[in-house]
Amino acid sequence: MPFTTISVIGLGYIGLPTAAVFASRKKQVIGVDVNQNAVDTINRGQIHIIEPDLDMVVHAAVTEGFLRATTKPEPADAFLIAVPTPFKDNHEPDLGYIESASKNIAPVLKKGDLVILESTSPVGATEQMAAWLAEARPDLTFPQTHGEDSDIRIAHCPERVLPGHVLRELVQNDRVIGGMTPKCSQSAINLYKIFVQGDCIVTNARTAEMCKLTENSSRDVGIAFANELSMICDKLEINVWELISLANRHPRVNILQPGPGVGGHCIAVDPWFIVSKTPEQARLIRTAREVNDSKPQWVIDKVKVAVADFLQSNPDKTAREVTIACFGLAFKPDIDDLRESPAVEITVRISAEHAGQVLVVEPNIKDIPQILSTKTKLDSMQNAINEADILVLLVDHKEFKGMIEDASKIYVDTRGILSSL
Ligand code: SAJ
Repeated sequence: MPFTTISVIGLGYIGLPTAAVFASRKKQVIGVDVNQNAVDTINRGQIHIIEPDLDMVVHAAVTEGFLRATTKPEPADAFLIAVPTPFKDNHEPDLGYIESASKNIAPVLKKGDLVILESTSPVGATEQMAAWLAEARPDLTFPQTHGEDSDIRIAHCPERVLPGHVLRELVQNDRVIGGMTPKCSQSAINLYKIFVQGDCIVTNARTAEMCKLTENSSRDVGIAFANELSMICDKLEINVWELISLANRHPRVNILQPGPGVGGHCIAVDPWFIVSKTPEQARLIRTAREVNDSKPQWVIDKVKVAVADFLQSNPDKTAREVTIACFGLAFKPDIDDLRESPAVEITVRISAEHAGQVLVVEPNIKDIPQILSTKTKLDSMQNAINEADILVLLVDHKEFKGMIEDASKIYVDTRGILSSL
């Protein structure tokens, strides 16, 4: 069945680009979000998030009349749910947004509709979503009870795009399609083929859920290995970046890069969805999370040692007279996204605990986040280099890469910027 109208529930980092790309293929797209401000912004042809080129695509989609946002779901032929799936305090997944999205779209569902869960989800979430929909609409049939004959088709198709490259990856990446039945999968393929140029590979919903969690856990474990190596090498007085580049010359070794910790809203979260379902089996995955989460504290301890070393070699000075400069706040290089950034966490702690001045350099933002605004200020790179006694390198932004080491200063280089020369 052709999809004339497509509704995307949740207009965030995944939902909005997805809605805009469907609209760019001349489909009628209804975007739904609980955030009135986001809805109003989009309806003006603007965007409330940062992603390269997305502003142009959304502007074109809205002005040409293919994309419209609203806070209240309306009937459509396909619904894509792209709402957040955070975890609770105990690292248990919080499906509250999926539950309320399901309950909101249920009244407008009709026979023949397709519902796709795109949010990164713990295993079983798609079945749970189907149960919420069935409960709200006893007049319709669903795949969990009526198999291939169901009125509503349901699938899990996890998003896998890299922030900063979303528009390209949405179109080019392969798509894992986990239908609750083969017909559900086929219907989802027909939908994605409207814009996806990559392969659409069919599996079941549970495997699709686990696939997304596995991809991000695999990266988390890889980064944890690099971070653990960095702490081992520090003890053994070995340059970890040189070590990794040497080891990576082996044809079957490919070690990732250490850093100040793992940020963003995906890799630091998703592995917990595996751990919470299978705590006894997921030992390595849990430990990787713990290793990566411990890295910011390790960096803060290194900065404290640097201050003590500086004071020892400058006995005429007090801590109040020591200037620290933190380079980078974003959660990874060359973006302005500060969410869940270990660099922010470290800078906040340093500025709270250090008696002297703390300068912050972040070329990708204009305003310092409120959490830092009382004790620090954004500074130019050159001024911070000149003023600082201790330089803490937290993000390998391209602007920082040519930084030349000054023997009179102390560096805490969490990204190997000085080693890359
Ligand atoms: N990091 C390191 N060392 C590395 C690589 C990354 O410390 O060698 C750190 C980064 O600095 C950052 C964090 O890890 O703080 C995560 O960055 P990332 O580039 O690995 O991933 P994200 O969070 O931007 O996007 C990931 C991607 N997943 C994988 O690459 C397996 C993306 O494809 C997913 O769609 C996205 O998560 C998501 O939405 O789940």
